[in-house]
Amino acid sequence: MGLPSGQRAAAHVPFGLPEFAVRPEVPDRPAVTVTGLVRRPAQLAAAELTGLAERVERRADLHCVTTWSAPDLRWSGAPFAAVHEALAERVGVRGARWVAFTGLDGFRATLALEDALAPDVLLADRLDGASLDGDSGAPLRLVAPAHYGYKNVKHVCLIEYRRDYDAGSSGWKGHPRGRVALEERSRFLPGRVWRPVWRALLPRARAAYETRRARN
Ligand SMILES: Nc1nc2c(c(=O)[nH]1)N[C@H]1C(S)=C(S)[C@@H](COP(=O)(O)O)O[C@H]1N2
Ligand SMILES: [Mo]
Repeated sequence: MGLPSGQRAAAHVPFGLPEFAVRPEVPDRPAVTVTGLVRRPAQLAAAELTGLAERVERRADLHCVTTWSAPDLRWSGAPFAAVHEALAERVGVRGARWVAFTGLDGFRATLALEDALAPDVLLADRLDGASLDGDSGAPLRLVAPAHYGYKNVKHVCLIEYRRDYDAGSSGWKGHPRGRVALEERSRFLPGRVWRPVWRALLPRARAAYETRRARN
């Protein structure tokens, strides 16, 4: 299978916005808070959350908006749709159209609830046969392969049901849906206009991320 428009294969290495270039401290017993448009906000152990659904394994590519793609990663975890179904009853979700995920490093992204409930979206706790770690997104990582990397939040500690879209960490540069197949890189200008911009910026973005990370 070829890569989506504008993407090129690259090695899978930790990446993100330079301001989130930290290896966050992952608690021994990580918890996830579920809040927002719910009647009874709850806090669950990460393992309890994934335990709400049957474990599955899915192979998927990771597509960063800056045009690199890491092909064929093997994730294991709980389908978000099944977790949501179990949670919706327990916390009483009402009127939500969007769902925001926040990581231990403060990084945040919002997905349309409809997109988050797609069958290929996971709350993963394993990658390529190993538990996630401080590099790969422990304790839990949202895997939404049809959406750009900035929707695939690592180190998930907060799930917030919302009525409205919230741009989160990608800010104005992001797109509410961020669908790779439609090249929704940004809400402004078509995706193909962004390709050369991101390609030009990528080496510096990588360097900035790695330098900051080595320091943190
Ligand atoms: N918590 C958190 N999640 C994040 C990010 C981040 O900086 N912090 N960066 C996002 C971006 S832009 C991309 S491309 C992927 C990179 O995943 P990787 O570190 O496994 O390469 O993580 C996404 N999820
Ligand atoms: Mo990214």
